[in-house]
Amino acid sequence: MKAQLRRHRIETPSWAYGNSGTRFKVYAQAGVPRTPQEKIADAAKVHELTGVAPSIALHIPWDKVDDYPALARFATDHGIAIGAINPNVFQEDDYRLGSVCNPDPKIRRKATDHLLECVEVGVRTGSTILSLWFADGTNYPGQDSIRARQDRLAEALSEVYGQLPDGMRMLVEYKLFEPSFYTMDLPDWGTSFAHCVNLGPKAQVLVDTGHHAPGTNIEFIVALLLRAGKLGGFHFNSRFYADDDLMVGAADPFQLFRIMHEIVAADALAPEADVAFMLDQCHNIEPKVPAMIRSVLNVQEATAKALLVDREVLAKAQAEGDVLGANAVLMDAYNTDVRPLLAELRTEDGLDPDPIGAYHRSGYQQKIEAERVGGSAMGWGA
Ligand code: RM4
Ligand code: MN
Ligand code: MN
Repeated sequence: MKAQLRRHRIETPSWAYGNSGTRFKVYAQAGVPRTPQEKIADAAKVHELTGVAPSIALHIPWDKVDDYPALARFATDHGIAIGAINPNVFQEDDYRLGSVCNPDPKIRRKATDHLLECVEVGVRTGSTILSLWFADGTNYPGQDSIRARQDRLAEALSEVYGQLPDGMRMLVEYKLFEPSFYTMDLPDWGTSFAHCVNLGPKAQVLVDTGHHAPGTNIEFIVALLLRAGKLGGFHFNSRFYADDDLMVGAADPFQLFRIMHEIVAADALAPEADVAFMLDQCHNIEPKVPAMIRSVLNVQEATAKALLVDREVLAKAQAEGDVLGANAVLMDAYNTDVRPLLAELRTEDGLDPDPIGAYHRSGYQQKIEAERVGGSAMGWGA
């Protein structure tokens, strides 16, 4: 079990280290990164203290630099790697009616070119994942043809798919609503799945836990995609209402456990299974680096509990139709306090058993607050 926990990998997102907020207010925090390099330094700190977060996802152009190989070397020098590359085709006036689904072919061309540029960024940073999310959709019935928009989406995805180098895969994220309110062009796992099946083996579905209708059984989707070999990865976060992007495991740690139980049951935890465990969060009011450490620990705790499920006893209870017995096996694992075990694991690996306490004692927060003055803090749109 400890060996499996040691090999578990959780990726943190560059954008979570920058300032963020709601459409009402972005609160500035002291010590926030001003450059992609400073975001990488923060992600490296999270990895140094947790031991399980060795990569950082980039968002282009928020993390645009002139020299990507140098950025990748900077990350390596700090003990981490560049993870998924996330294109941004949602923050320009041109995209008012969509990006790759826009009725205007010139705008579709521009959006697709940006996706291709991000493939290139992936090549130059050593990334193996192109992670796609589209804000495309419509607000009013009749605004555009639902079917024509699917055709345009398929065309753009297939052009980009054709340019993926060996070893790079394309993850296609879906979202129920927002920013479009009548239709999203990729609203659910089924739509992403259908496109990925048509594209081929290098295209897989990305499940963002915040992107479903309330009450959706996400672990069912996970089990189904795993069975089809189409679960590319996650964007973990917590939601109470919509796409809240709160710390994963904060709102519903039991749901996170149920998801990780499906992962473990399908033997998909190890890096070779190619399920990317990524976080997609915004820390609007809480300090960012410790919030990220908390999030990584929450995933790790849910995983440890999932690994504790006695699979033999569970299989026996299931085969015998022992409903209560089978449920009790899961609940026993979930109700186990795994924190002492994880503390022991860290101590054995030369880490502080308490990563959040270690962060506060490290002086890193004081250091970044003192050093990162002048320049402009990065955040949404920067
Ligand atoms: C979207 C989606 C994407 C993320 C953007 C910032 O709602 O979750 O994954 O990159 O937000
Ligand atoms: Mn996401
Ligand atoms: Mn989201």
